[in-house]
Amino acid sequence: MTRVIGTAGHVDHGKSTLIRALTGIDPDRLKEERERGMTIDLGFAWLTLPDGTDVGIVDVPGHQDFIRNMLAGIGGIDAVVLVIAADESVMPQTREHLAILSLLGIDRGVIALTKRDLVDDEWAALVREEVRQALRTSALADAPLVEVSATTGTGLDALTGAIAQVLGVAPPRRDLGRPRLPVDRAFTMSGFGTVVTGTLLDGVLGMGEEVELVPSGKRARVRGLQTHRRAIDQAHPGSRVAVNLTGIDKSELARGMVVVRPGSLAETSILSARVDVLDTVSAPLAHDDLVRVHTGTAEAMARASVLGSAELAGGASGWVQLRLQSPLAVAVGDRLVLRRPSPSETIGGGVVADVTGGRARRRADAAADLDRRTAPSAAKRVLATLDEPRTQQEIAERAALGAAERDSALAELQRSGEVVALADAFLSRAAFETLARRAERSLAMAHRASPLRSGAPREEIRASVGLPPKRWAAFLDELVKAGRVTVRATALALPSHEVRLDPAQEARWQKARAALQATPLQPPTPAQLESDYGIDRELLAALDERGDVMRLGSDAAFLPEAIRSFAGAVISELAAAGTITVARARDITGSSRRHVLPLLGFLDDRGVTRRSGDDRILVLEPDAAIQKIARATHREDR
Ligand SMILES: Nc1nc2c(ncn2[C@@H]2O[C@H](COP(=O)(O)OP(=O)(O)O)[C@@H](O)[C@H]2O)c(=O)[nH]1
Ligand SMILES: [Mg+2]
Repeated sequence: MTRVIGTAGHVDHGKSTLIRALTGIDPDRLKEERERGMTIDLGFAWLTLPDGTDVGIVDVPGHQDFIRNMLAGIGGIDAVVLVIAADESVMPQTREHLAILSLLGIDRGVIALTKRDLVDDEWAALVREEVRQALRTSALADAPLVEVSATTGTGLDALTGAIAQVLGVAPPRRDLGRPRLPVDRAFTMSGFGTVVTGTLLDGVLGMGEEVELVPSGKRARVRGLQTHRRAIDQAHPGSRVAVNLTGIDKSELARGMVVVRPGSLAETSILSARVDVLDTVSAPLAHDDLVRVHTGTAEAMARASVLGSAELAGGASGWVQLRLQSPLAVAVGDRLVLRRPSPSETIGGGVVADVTGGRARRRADAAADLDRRTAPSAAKRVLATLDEPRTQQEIAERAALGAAERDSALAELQRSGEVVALADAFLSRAAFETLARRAERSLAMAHRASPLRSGAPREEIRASVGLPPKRWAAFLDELVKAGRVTVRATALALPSHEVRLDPAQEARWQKARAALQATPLQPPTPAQLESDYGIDRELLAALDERGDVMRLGSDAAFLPEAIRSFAGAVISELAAAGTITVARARDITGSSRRHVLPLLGFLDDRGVTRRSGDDRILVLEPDAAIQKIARATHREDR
């Protein structure tokens, strides 16, 4: 098991000295730090607890000028060692660090009352009281408090024990299968090349993997992995990692970038977060304020839009959209801290709820939407993302859930019918209904516009719904299963839709019908039907659809009973003679060559007859042949 802890506390309270006493490693690695005796940037050390747990340590600067470095280091830790010097007690950065820990959701830790050798028991008791008072409303209110002296060594074992105790009950780090390493240091090492370090999150990173740097999109490959100077093949989430990268130059790397699997995390320039404003702020967070956003190891300047209200006063919380001046690589659920550049102060912070950059038309709408999307239960969060079809991956990202949580929420929602699966995606029942109604409306409109058509082209309805082909196919299946849409050859229709002729059309048809009946096997051509009776192509198609006529090819239309009588004559002749020629078929039916050809073709197509040289022969038994033609000329069976 590997864990990471970090220090926090006011400058000069003995953080770095304590880490050196615990680990033998001097976290102040810079020459300037050693000369000034003050931590400026992050320092790193590690120790092994008696139970074998490997603990990486991030030592942060306490001076207020370097708070941004503190913020870059503190984000990924499991627990904090809050250092308070017994001689000075609680100081400004003790409080500011405490507030930052709370904004970052770091709620586990140990209080180290250092420099115990400098004070007497009475003084120590007073300071303990003050410390408890300062922590009273924080998550560390009940954290173990250990009195130590790095100089004499007293209390160091007790401190180690308290750290072990706190880490022992810390939850395991999540593994979403999508490793990301927010870079806190990038440097070159002679003989190795480029190295970045950080606390690995959300997944396992392996030797040889191709990685991407976000922002920038530059690619590189993992040539070496170390944790606490030991070479490893795989780094696990929640461990301190040094990654040796090939294919990239140090000049292309910087603190704040994130190492990810290519394509697994996008940079963003607009994000929304639920922000708690500290009650110590000198002024409210107002609309359009310029703020510095700290998240992971990164920072960026941004303009803040307070959603849903004009401003957030001290102690208030609300939705804030941040328009970043340089992109950041963040995920939903990440913590962030907002600071004011001048006067320099921590404003507040909270949890990222959206990184898609969508701008809301109304700020109040955006706030309501974000409220929904961050609703507490996993199922509610999943459901809130499904206002349009989304893949499993998109759901996990937007709802900030791991694969297991997402899958069980999805299964629950599908069981209760609140979610519908569409091919590779899922959709809320409500959103599905919206699309279904849109499809029905489009069909109704198409039927009204073309009452003579049996249905509307699929593509036209698909376009109105706006689904890509695979999801559309699944969507249509659902509608057909539910009996809301019927498929008619290549067209789609509402089940209630019937081809209907208006009275004038009906009257024209009755005249044409009389003409067709007069000479059933030498009927007028479609062209004549149009010129003499006003039966245009569309009306003829409708009549065909209704079963009143049958078009054979594009140039012939017969009454169904004419086709049946033709077939009857031909089939009995074949039953008697075995074969029939075109001329014979014409003669026995009193038709003409021009009309006989499509009629014989129809029998061939239905598998009743077959050509044999110039003649035709019967394929089926005569009775079966008659029945087949009877079926083929009745509308319901076609
Ligand atoms: N007497 C005494 N001095 C200490 C102790 N711990 C740290 N110091 C001194 O306090 C000063 C600040 O320590 P440092 O570790 O740099 O503080 P940091 O800014 O919190 O990292 C240094 O001069 C240390 O030698 C301690 O337990 N006892
Ligand atoms: Mg220090």
